[in-house]
Amino acid sequence: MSYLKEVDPEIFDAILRETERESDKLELIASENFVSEAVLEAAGGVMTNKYAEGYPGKRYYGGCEFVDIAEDLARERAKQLFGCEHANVQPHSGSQANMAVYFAVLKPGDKVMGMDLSHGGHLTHGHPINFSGFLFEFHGYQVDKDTEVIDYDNLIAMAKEIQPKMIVAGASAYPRTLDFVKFREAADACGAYLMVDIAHIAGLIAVGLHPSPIPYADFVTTTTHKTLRGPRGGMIMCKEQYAADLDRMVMPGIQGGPLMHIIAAKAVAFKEALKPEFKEYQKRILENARAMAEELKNRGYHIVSGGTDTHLFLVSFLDKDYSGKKVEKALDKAGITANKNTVPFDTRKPFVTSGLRIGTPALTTRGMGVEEMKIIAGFIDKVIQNMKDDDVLEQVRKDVKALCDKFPLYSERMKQP
Ligand code: DSN
Repeated sequence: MSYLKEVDPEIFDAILRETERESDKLELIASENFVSEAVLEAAGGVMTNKYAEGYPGKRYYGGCEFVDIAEDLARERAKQLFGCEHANVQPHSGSQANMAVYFAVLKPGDKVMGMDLSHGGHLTHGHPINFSGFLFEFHGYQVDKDTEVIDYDNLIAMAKEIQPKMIVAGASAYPRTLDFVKFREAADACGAYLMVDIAHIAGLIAVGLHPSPIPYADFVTTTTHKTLRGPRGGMIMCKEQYAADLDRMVMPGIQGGPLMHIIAAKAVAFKEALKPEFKEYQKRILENARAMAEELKNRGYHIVSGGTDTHLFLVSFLDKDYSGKKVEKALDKAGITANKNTVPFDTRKPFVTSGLRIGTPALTTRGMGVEEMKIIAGFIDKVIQNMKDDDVLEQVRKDVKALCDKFPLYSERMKQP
């Protein structure tokens, strides 16, 4: 880092301050995590220099013999990790992974079913302001008003009525186990493709702590940076019968040169995920999410669907006079980073919301456990009860910093030039 300090002190300073922010605050954003130093090293390496359009052994450029090793390893490790027939590790993001699948098998105007964003879905699952919503006729399915979990009978009935060409399963704010058998039943009821977006729960699936969609889905997409704890990026898995069409749609269909440094870093992350320790890590993520949700519930908060089976949960403020936006802001002042989120049947706007989404992958990576989760639930409660009192928020910020100091994130080497 000292060379960067010399040649570009402004960027050096921004990176240093971001490192300190990550270290000194409690990261509760469910889609974030902290990669290992090995992943960081690969992501920051010379493979960023290489153009490698095409696939290993069949590239449009010379000099690809070493990046081919990285991509072959990433693909093979992904197949081993998830037990899939084919993996494409080139999507730059989850959005592009989803786009490649849609474009591979759908035509503009085709009907698709996806989960409503306000019920836990994702922008790329058909939101009107996203390409998916512009190009395809999406129909949103929702959770049941009383149970706040997906009503599979209703899903199957909708599939029969709408006759979509594809059903999209997967979510960015849904705390419960997804029933892929039921999703397959819905797809079979109307002859639709089933695509499952496992971006949030990929790490849990990799170690068997959430059922795998691989036997049921035609396509499985994911990001690599959430519970999977790899570099920021995307990936698609599918049955061999779709492999050639899918690969052509990723490149040249929607992308050019792959990010070979990121693909190398994905390979490193997959190797880490294949180790037994990764399963222990995922178990702790679940224990932590349950413990924090339970503690907040005991303190009188409504947890959507009553709890969680995954790495995340949602706190609902539907019946409160404060919004998710207000809570997010107050928590930030106290050194706690989480995001406001719509909850099912939300009455507030998406930039205001009536909920808070909380996830435990990042804090679990730091080594925090159930005891710390209970303490943090106490901090959150204190902040919410004292949102207008800056002295209380400042006291919590100090307590947060003291807790963070007990669980150092990266080595001092990373902070000091
Ligand atoms: N932005 C991600 C999340 O926070 O869940 C999804 O893409």
